[in-house]
Amino acid sequence: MIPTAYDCKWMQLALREARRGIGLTSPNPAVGAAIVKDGVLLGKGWHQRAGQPHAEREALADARSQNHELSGATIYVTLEPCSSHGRTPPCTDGIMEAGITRVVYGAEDPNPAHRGRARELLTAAGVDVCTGVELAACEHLLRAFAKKQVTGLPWVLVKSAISLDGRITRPPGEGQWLTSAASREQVQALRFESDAIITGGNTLRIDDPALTIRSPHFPAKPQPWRMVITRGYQANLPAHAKVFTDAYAERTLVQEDGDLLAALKQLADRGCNQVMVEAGGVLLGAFLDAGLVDEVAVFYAPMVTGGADAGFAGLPREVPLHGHEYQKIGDDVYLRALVTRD
Ligand code: AOF
Ligand code: ZN
Repeated sequence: MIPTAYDCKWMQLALREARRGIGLTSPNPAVGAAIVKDGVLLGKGWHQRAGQPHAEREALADARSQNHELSGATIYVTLEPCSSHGRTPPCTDGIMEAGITRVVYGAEDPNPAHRGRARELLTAAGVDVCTGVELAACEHLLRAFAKKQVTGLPWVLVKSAISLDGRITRPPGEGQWLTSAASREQVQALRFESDAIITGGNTLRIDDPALTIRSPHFPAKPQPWRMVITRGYQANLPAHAKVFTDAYAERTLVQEDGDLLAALKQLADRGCNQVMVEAGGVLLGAFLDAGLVDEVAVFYAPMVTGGADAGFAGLPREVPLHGHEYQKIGDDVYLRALVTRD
């Protein structure tokens, strides 16, 4: 059947459910589902963690806990329902057993174990199947899982802060923060949605970053893996660095030969769907140059840092600014600010 405006509305609800699982479900995807009959929502659910019930089963359980009669209902799922046994039984079975007569899903499952099978199976059983509803949003949500299924490598997000004079770090001795507290909270959110944080030996020596999730605004989850990539020998890394000595030190890995692909494979093997690179210009450049980056998150810090190798050459130190005004012009971030005079 052709999707209707109602289908889009319910799929958007399923998407909102799915997003509750972002950062929590690896190596599985974040998936959401909603069950609807006669325009009434009977149940909803989301996949909470790998090994736990899929979104469809959560939604079925939610509807049953309210004693709803499910025969003749429609289920909306952001991802094609699974159709063979994994850690959990196939959702196509659960859907048919419940007497659901219409299945609307967004993205096809990129997992070869399931891909395209649900449509055949369900159609053969007389269930009406409608696909591709809110496709772009469903595929966007699935992007890291999909890349890993197809290539065996995790999705690579590069995070960087850049000053107005083109520096990505403060000059030595000026403290490590370029960006505002609000941007740093956003970095916490990016760490939360990532399964590993990659940094370089130099950043470790200079900044000694913890690379952990510390904000109280997120649900509990294991700290991300931390991967230190260095071209030197492990012996050259500071043994007292936080990533080697804090409570999560057993989740720190070292790739000694600078092999980016090997580092990503190691993380994929540990179940990472998405990794974030938080490093200096050399390592960031290497990732970009190798064509290994899938997404960038850049914070333009409204600051002129100065320093010998900054973009505005010859500026010895920071130029203080105030009265910032921002505007988005095309794809650019346009800023006006006043130079602070003593
Ligand atoms: C999920 N959550 O809501 C859906 C998934 O090992 P299993 O049994 O959990 O199966 C994982 C696979 O199931 C996963 O790779 C994906 O292809 C499919 N659908 N997975 O984790 C869900 N619907
Ligand atoms: Zn399933």
